[in-house]
Amino acid sequence: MLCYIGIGSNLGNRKKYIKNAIEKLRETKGVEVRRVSNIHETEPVGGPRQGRYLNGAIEVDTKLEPEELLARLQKIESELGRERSIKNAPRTIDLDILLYGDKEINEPYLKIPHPRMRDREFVMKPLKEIYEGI
Ligand code: PH2
Ligand code: MG
Ligand code: MG
Repeated sequence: MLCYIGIGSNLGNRKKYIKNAIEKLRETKGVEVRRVSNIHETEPVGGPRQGRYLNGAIEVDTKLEPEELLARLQKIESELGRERSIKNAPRTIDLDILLYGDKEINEPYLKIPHPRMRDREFVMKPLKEIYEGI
């Protein structure tokens, strides 16, 4: 299944966290990374005062079910030092499933398409780059 993942970081060595997260995705069985957008520096949207983000998007072809992919992304986040506190808190790494084929999921723990993606320039710009072939 073709799936799009949003990636973001605004704590510590942001470039390195993004690079490592993509590396871990590439090493994941059942996940083939096909395309990675440019990585953009963006102003934080929502949440407390915090530093700028690096954001991008990734196209993967995956055999994993959405729940399995979510679990894998959460594992990568925790391996890269992600700590969960308040909503929209600064983070070393954030990996969000944006689209999973044309599947719609509306569970408390997983909503696909990502409910806020269309309003977020930091998501739509890298997605467009992938669609339009950078
Ligand atoms: N993620 C958020 C909240 N705000 N702002 C930017 N610029 N980039 C993000 O990735 C981001 C955000 C919650 O996930
Ligand atoms: Mg997010
Ligand atoms: Mg997230």
